[in-house]
Amino acid sequence: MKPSIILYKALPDDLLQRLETHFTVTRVADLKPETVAQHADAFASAQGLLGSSEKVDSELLAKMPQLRATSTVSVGYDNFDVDALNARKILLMHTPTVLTETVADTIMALVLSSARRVVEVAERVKAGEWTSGIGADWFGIDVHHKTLGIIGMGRIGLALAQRAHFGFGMPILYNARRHHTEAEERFQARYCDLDTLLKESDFVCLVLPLTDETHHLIGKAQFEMMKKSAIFINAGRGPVVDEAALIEALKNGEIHAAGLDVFEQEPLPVDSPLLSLPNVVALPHIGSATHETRYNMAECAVDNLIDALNGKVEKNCVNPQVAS
Ligand code: 8YV
Repeated sequence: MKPSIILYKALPDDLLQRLETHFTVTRVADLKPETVAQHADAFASAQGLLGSSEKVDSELLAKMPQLRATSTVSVGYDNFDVDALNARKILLMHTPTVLTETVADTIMALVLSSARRVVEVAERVKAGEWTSGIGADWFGIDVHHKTLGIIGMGRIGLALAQRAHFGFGMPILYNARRHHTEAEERFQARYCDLDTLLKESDFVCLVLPLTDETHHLIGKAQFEMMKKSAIFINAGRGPVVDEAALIEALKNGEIHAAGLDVFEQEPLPVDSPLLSLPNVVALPHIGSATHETRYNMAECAVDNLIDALNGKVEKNCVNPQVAS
């Protein structure tokens, strides 16, 4: 008999078929308590769980006594209670490599659109304002050869450093838990403490996961350290930044502009002050959202679940130590 799993994300047809050759699949829209209650038997017998973004906590796990593996269609897993999974020896699989290059592209898009005011200026053209040429009020600031500060030198930080170094001739500063030889040797990235990075960078790019240590790492004091001309980019997780402090910094001219793909609350509330600031480019958490990469992430998550439920945890497993 095939093991049962719960699928809480839409998948391309071929990947759904692949999943169905290995498992009996129950598809649900989300993991809300009412959904779980409605499919109580399926949750009670499921050995696997596949989807993204929803909270997987001890309350949900209590409804899934047979669960052996979870697979998220994302690199980030801050929505999972990893301690609770570990206590039950449930594997957590994620998709760390397939989205790296695409997210780095998105970060460069945020850097360029914030500095050159691409969105704002394009809107002015559409509004018919380009009637008799443009003046200095349409100008942006240069990106090439400016100093890029990268907070978090993981896979995405490295792909960003590559683009900035070879494509834009940008000197790179970085802060991370440890020195990164590849970043230093290939892209001449210079390791520095966080304060130095904030003070010396023209672009401050945050590519950190959300953990207890990174929550509100960047707040009022950090924005005050940045150059008044600095552009702040966040493509990691929203709560790494104290968003109220960011809004104040943007309003008070502590920093020049921000390019944001992630927010403390998502979707971003329509009354967020960020939406009325002209010096903000706000994207709807689309770092990895290309057809190719989202397919590759979904495929990776499907294969990860098949592997995990067959005891294969050599790659893409957050907690291989719980494998029996
Ligand atoms: C996904 C992400 O957009 O992988 C991540 O951690 O933030 C994004 O790539 C998101 O998790 C939805 O799948």
